[in-house]
Amino acid sequence: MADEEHADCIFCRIASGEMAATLVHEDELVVAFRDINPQAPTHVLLIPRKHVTSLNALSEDEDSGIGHIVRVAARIAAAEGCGESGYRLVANCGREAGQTVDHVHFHLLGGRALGWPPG
Ligand code: DGP
Repeated sequence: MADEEHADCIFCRIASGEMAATLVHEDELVVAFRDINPQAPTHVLLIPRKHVTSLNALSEDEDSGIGHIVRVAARIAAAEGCGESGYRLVANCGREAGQTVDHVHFHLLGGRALGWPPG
């Protein structure tokens, strides 16, 4: 990402192509790529291209982009073969929830039975 402020954000670097990742989808608003440490047969991360640190920092400007991410996630789940069997779309917000990368991202998990409640 050209913006210096986010030069150290790994997800900005993946979105810009500066850092390698296995992409499964990209368009003007969203980039989706396989998680480096998969927790299920399908584990894809979906991020807005725009750097927003967490769900708490989203503004109204992002409403349509986030809606778009959710629809793209459903399409990816279908393409991965878990659209009907079931999948989970989850965003960790904050340290106690397990957020480790400060760029909004949604985990798309599927391909196995997922426990509830999560740990
Ligand atoms: P979270 O814990 O919710 O902040 O999720 C961050 C996820 O990002 C975690 O599942 C591992 C993944 N991840 C971290 N660094 C990289 C990377 O460099 N490449 C890819 N593909 N995934 C990464």
